[in-house]
Amino acid sequence: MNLGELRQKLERKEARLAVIGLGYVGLPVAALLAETGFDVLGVEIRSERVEKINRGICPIEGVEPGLADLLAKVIASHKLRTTADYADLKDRDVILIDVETPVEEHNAPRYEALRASLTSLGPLLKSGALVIIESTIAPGTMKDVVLPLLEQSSSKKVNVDFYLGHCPERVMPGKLLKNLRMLSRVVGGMTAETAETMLPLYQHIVQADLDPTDCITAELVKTAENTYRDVQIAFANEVALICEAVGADVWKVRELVNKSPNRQMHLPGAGVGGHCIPKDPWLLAYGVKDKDVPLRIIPAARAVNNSMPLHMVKLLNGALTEVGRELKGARVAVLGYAYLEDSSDTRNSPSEALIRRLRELGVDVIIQDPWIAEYSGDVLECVRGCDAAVVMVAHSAYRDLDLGALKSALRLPVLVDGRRLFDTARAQAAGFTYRGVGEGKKYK
Ligand code: SAJ
Repeated sequence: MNLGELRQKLERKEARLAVIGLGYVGLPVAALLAETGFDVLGVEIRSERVEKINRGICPIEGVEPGLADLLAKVIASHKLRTTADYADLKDRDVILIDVETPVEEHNAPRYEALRASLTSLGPLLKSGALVIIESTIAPGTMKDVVLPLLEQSSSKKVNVDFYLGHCPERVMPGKLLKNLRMLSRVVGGMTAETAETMLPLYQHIVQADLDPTDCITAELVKTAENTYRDVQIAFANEVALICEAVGADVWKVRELVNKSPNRQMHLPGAGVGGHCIPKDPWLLAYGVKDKDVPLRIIPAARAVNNSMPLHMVKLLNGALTEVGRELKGARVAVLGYAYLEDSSDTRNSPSEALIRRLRELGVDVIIQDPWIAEYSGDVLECVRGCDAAVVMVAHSAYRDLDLGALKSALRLPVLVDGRRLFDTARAQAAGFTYRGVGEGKKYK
């Protein structure tokens, strides 16, 4: 089958699709495509996940509006079925790959899942099939890793016997379906004709721009857009540290900076977590690892953001000292273990770094998080008898806390606020020794 024939089958929804990797990206993608009428095969190595999905039960945690109902519908209509057996891929015209692409401790990408999926797919790849990598990958990965591996495992030639593209996703926990439908997508093809052929597939589910381009551009856009965010947050954090040093309040500074045209200073805070922002800058950097490109801003931004949980230790130590309490041996309540407000997602949570450091310093740590079952005890009960409370996540439940009740529950009235949920004057009026990230002493 040539690209022209494939394009027609995509326009008519006659192409037989597959999605490899049914995680928080692959599963909603598979369900949305099945809902439009495509026959979709989901391939997932975790057999318990396969079994759960084939029963129409959504395995994705957290609140994902519409996803559970959509999945039940497309399973009931048999438009989507899932398997752990790669052999079922042999009759698939288009295969999307949505497997994890984490970075390891030396900040190099770990492509085991990607390599394994390509190695398993190769021998089964139907002639004329289109393979689209949706996972986030370092610039150059399509040319240097995906293409050679798929040619070698399939004994087929790209752009002759099969076609290759990269279409990164822009999903966010809590808005998986909405983002897949409403956010524009970069549609990278190994050839311009391949990119054009990919458009009718995505046109069935995306109500925003589809921007055809080449694979390296698609790789760069995705990694650069998240690196942009990391650098912006790092800048805000560095201004916060400056404000603390000179006795100003970064919240006021940020508000007034953003009144200047074309300024969008991000929110300083207790750190940067999640599955994208801490990882994607390293994928971008990896794309130029063997080239003479001196990267200074990207690693520096990562270092600033990674330092913020440790900065919270400094603020805590200062506040405890002020009330005559040593850090060592203190009991401290850490409020918030998720990486993001009103989320149960804990991946790369800044709280993990804080808790590890506090325990190294001999602090007895109590963790509370209303979104995480094991830490969802009553806040006031959790902080009872503690020498301080440290807010790490801007959960709505914390915003509504009664400061009087919080102070009564604590053994010492020490409140360290990593997300500036509380008004300084109000906290001090309630009798707290209060430290807000980015707020200088003279300002208090
Ligand atoms: N954070 C700050 N200051 C900010 C914004 C975020 O400290 O101004 C912290 C958050 O507390 C969190 C981390 O950074 O720990 C990441 O927050 P995030 O709002 O970027 O949320 P994510 O990790 O879910 O990022 C996703 C990304 N989406 C994709 O990769 C498809 C990112 O590109 C989006 O910009 C982001 O959602 C978003 O805008 O919500």
